[in-house]
Amino acid sequence: MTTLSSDILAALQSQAVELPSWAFGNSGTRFKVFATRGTPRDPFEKVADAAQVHRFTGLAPTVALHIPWDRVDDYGALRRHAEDLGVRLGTINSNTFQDDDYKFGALTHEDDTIRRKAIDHHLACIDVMDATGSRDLKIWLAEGSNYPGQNDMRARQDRLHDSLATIYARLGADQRLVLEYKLFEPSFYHTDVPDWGTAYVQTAALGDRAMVCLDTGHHAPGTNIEFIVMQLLRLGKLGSFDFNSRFYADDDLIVGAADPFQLFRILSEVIRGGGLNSPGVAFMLDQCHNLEAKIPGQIRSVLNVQEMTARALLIDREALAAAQRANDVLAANAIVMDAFYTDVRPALAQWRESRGLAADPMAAYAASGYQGQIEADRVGGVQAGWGA
Ligand code: PSV
Ligand code: MN
Ligand code: MN
Repeated sequence: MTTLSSDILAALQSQAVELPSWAFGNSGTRFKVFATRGTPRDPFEKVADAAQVHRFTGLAPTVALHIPWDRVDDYGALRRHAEDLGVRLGTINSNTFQDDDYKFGALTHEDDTIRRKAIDHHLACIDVMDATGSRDLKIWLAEGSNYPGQNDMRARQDRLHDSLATIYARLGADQRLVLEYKLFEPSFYHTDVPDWGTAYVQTAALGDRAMVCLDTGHHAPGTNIEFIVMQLLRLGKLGSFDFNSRFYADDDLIVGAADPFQLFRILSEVIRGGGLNSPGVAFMLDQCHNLEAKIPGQIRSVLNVQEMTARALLIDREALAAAQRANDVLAANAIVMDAFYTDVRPALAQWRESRGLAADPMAAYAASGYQGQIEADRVGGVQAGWGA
């Protein structure tokens, strides 16, 4: 069995992956949302389910909220509820993509009344952050156009800057703004924040507490995502990840499911760039479990991140640097591939046990009876879904 050095275990010890509240709600495609028994009926139940992931893995101490999907009357009460269950509330995600007023834009809109409404939504999100104790405001904008000529793309960039600057000015000293980019969808011709370059330009114009969020599903097929990771870390602008995996477009599947090697490559650049440990890059999942059970889906996801991190930590950096200096192409590549092909699962299971966690979190969750309990308890009412 491969053993993991004390340095590697120390790096893994502080690893944390934030869970998205929406992963626990029902989700689907535009064709059908399948209802699942036991699905949470409100944000309190979503947080309770997220706490189970942390209970069995020790890896997921925070839960991200999406506003207004997770609107509650008393965010202090939701915060206490989370803390009673051993987790905390994390990133607050704004939402300007489900309101008719935003059909032609929100933070970029030509009409100042609508733009002000979108800015005010973000200010309200920062009020939520103050109550929940959250550090990060994450902004993803569904803004753009479908046809050439439809909009003045440059004027929209200018309005975007003005809107973001107003939001940024309201942040507390310990709070950050993270701007997420996405190549396309829902707009098909141009998107106002389509790529890391635009997110970088917009956040650089704001200040040090504005960073970029890299969602692994938001690139063109074949994009070298680890290069972007390297560059943003080099620039000090990689704020967070939305992890998931994709086969085709923005599939939001379990991270590491479609391409574990890509996840490994991304994590090795995170390590190379010093982004693994505090105050490193925030790791978050952004996934939907349309077919599989949601809590085990999240357990599998955080374990995949941990496993690929452990493999990336196994890269012999000194030997790699020497091979690179010598332009020994095959030796350098072999060092990386040796780490990737190392099965760290038995070592991680043993390490988990040594910390009082289950060796096999998936099996321990299945045996815990929690799933049967929520399926029996959560009858009636409206189940929370993606967007509910
Ligand atoms: C957009 O596709 C996105 O990745 C953003 O992060 C949204 O907030 C999230 O998905 C909603 O699932
Ligand atoms: Mn995302
Ligand atoms: Mn997405």
